[in-house]
Amino acid sequence: TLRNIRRALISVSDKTGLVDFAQGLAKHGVALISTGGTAKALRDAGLTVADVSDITGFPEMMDGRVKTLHPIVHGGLLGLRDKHAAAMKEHGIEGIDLLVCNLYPFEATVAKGAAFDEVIENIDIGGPAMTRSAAKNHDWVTVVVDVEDYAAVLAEMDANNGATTLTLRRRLAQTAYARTAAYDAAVSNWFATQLEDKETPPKRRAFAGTLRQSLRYGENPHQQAAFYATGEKRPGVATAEQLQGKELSYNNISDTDAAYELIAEFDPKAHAACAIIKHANPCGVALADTLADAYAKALACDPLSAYGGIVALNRTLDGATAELISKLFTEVIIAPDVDADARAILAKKKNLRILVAGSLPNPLEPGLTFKSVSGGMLVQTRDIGRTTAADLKIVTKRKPSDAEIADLLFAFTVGKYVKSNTIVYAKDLTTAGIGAGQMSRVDSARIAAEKARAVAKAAGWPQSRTIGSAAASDAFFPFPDGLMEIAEAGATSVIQPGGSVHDADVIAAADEAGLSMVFSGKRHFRH
Ligand code: 93A
Repeated sequence: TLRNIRRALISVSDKTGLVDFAQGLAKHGVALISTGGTAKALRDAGLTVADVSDITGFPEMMDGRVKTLHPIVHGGLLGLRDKHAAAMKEHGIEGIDLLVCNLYPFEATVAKGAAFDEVIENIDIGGPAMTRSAAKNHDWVTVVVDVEDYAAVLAEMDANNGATTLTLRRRLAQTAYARTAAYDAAVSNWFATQLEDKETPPKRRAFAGTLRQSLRYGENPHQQAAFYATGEKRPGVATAEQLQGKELSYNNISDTDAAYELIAEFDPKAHAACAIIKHANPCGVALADTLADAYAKALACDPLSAYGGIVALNRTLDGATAELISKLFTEVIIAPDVDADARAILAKKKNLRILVAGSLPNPLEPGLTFKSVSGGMLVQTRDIGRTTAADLKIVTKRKPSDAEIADLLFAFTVGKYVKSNTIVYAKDLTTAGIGAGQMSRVDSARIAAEKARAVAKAAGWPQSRTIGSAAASDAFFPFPDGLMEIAEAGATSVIQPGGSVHDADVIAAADEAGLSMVFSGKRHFRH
């Protein structure tokens, strides 16, 4: 799969590193072909280069709008050297083995505030066409769109006597399509700002995805919104089948996603799991032997907040569980499947949205998450960090019991899906109190405990379920105050990442309060 590079077409607007790269190619005896400005830059540096116009027999015309859009060029890039050899010969088309192309600086032209006509002139047509041709034919052709890849190409040519490997060509082809996709998205997004109707609905914008649903509105009724599928084959809200109910709203989709990702953490063979989500945070999560018990336990954590919530389940929804869920106003249910009994029971609830996801997403599968910021976008890998009993470091005099360890790991896993700062109290594999989204960890610890007391009082329980619970903190305690709040709430064991400069003080406070504490070594911020 090594392919020699004998002829290269170079057409670049950004001429950074151009001369060095071309000199490297010339050393390997590569014949160079270029468009006007690029050819001039190369000749000025003393390199021998042929003009595209000499090869095509057509001059560059229409102010450069038509330079390389010719069968001699595209045939040379697209032709399969074996299968299409006869056609190439018949039409006098010689193979082009390397395309080096970067596009008219469309984004920079927009950024500098250029007038409409100048921006339009900076939409590159021939460059993306060549880039896409060369990338399609990567089996034979090497395509470079990024100055940063020049070195890798020369390194391979040096190592392989002027040839590149399929591995590199595939990687470069992927990079090439990423560039042309981003380029067209930039053009479309700029166009959107030029329309009379400035509030371009999201469904007309360009994204890396296909429109799955135009939403009635966004997070609030005065916002416009749409739902896109990225093509990722991950079981969840974007790929699920909706059995019944009203159209999903923006907030439904966002909350359902959080709910389903959370319960997927719990192996359905080991436990039935149920999570009830409100405003992207769980208000109750429980594991049990049956789904109905898991739902009842999750609901008991905070029945007030569960009203209008999203219910996620890790096993097939059955009749008994459906019966319980149908007693409370619920917005959405998502489960891997829904059996016939459950379907019949819930069919009466016309508005209730039921989603069948087919299976659970793999919480350990890497993937990306995106978040928009003004003028940009943050991309990171999914939080696939998982803590097991073997990862725990016991740091206190008192060691946690096996039951405490099970609750600690459960609470810490739930905490991964709670907005930071997070404190989760759990007992008997059921959340006892969830503190979410506070600017101070101490407040999260206190609010969760207060809520648990209120729930106990309303239910007529003898005491709050945080008494004797395991508490999880998504990040370390910077000082002992957060830990003391937890001790106050009656928790007997604590899990936290550790790693604060004041760890020693926090451990001393835990010892003094008679708590057992473990370090996970892993943080789970979620914003
Ligand atoms: O105006 S174009 O869309 N028409 C073309 O046929 C064409 N071929 C290459 N722009 C075209 N290019 C672009 O010209 C390349 O993508 C590159 O950005 C630029 C290089 O021009 P020069 O070599 O004259 O500086």
